[in-house]
Amino acid sequence: MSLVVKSVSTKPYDGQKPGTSGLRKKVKAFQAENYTENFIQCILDSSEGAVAGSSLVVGGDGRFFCKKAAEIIVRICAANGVSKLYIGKDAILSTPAVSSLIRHNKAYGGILLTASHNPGGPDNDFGIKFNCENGGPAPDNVTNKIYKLSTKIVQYKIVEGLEIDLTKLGVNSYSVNGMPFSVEIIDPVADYVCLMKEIFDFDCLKVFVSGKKIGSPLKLRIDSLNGVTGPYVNEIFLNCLGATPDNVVHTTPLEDFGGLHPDPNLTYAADLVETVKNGDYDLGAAFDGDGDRNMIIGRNSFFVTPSDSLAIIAHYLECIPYFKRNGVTGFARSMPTAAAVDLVASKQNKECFEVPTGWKYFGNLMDAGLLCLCGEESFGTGSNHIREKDGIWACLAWLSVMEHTGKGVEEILKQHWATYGRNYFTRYDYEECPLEPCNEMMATLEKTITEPSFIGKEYSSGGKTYKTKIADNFSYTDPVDQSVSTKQGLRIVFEDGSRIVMRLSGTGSSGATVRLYIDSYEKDNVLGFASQMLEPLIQIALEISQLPQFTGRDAPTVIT
Ligand code: VG1
Ligand code: CO
Repeated sequence: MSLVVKSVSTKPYDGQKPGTSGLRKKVKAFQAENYTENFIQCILDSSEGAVAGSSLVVGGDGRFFCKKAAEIIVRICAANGVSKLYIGKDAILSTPAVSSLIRHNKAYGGILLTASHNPGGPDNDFGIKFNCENGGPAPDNVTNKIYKLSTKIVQYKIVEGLEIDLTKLGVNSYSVNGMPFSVEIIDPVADYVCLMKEIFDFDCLKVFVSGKKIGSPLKLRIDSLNGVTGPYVNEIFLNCLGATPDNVVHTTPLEDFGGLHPDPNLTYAADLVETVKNGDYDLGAAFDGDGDRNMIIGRNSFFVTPSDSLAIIAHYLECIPYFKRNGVTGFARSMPTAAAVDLVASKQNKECFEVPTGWKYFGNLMDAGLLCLCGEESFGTGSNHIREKDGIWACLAWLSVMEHTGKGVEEILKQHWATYGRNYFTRYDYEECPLEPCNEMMATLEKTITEPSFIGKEYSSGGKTYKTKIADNFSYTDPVDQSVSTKQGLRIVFEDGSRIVMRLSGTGSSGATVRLYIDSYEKDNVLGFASQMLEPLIQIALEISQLPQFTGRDAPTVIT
């Protein structure tokens, strides 16, 4: 029997505007009548017909509403002439895995069901993100198009009776209006694990992890925070690398992440930090809900800032077989990320790009062969093996560096600082502040810092004086397609290179989250505490921005 397509009339919803990384709202919003259907139809319509006859990859981080959304996507794709969907079993696929699957299957793109590091469950967040055929997040021109369509949508197409069993591996074939349509339910981990085996030397890492090299097994604490990485971690670390089950925790993806906030930082991965501090571990790592972020800590919870992590991987990149084989072109970081990697780039005579916040800005550079390794201060690290940041990849990269150097995390860091100097970095997040005062604060600050008289001004705090050198609202011209992205964050650069950056988050689901980033470079004084070293600049930032007055907050929610 051929299934039939039905057109359903609908009305636009306000605010279906993808942010830094997809559309993120409360689950309740996505559950509203036609809300999810509208947005999926707009994603498909943004292709202007190109999606017909092609394939898409669909999967998510296992949070509440993922399965429901996957079913809706199946019915709407069937009705819009998509010929094939690859869906992870139980609608599970990590963000890096989706990126890899799009590329390997030469799919038109992918639909990712995740709100990443935001909490999950019926009362928390859900998200939908569209990735393009290069495997990367849709660029601004595509997301703007999707948003525009969402403001005008009057109907969507759906095959109402189409049932799909997400729990069974295999191909399901249908006929829709006489045209073939198939859904393949795939093993979520197989393709990704193959890719990791091509990139890293698993034989060598196995000897290292299982202790055949150093006499005793490496002591790991890998924490999946009940997010999507659990099945990937089990396969890679336990089955492939021979780690024992006590080296991994929270590896069952849960719809509400077991109440955890699946954000791998010092605040939300506190259990990991405490355990590693009090235990006998060589390496601790945590990943976010959808598996693209990573936090790395060493023995005694020695914390590696993501900016340093990027620089260290850059320094040792060629100990990884994939890069030995393919060579290394340039590096890149997001603007608020401290410039540690720039120093490695300049030593190696490589180019280093500075892009706005959000992984979508790295894609063009990678596609053009200009970029091999990049990262963001927000616990994102990755390479041109896919077009998303990749948490497990970063952990395997660190294991490779540890194996290569024979050193522990702290020693690797200290040696790096001795060679290059240290980029102290901290980030203050003020989560869920009232929106209006924050907009006002940003507008006021922009006005202040873009007055010509602002340049050359001196600010003093804690016995230190800083003189302003550059101040602007960061704007980026893509070197590949010349597209321009404006208003990407307010930054003040001082004469000694220290920086204050402030921007509003584009991933929250309610209110405004203010991010304040501070960094400062020291050539010799490399063993200080970041909180102390950066205290004067923090005070200056709070003074110039008047943040406490505008937000009513006297302390941040999260300090990194
Ligand atoms: C945050 C981070 C940004 C990251 C983005 C998506 O965005 O700052 O660096 O790319 O999250 O990461 P914002 O706009 O809230 O600052 V994920 O793992 O949430 O997809
Ligand atoms: Co994420």
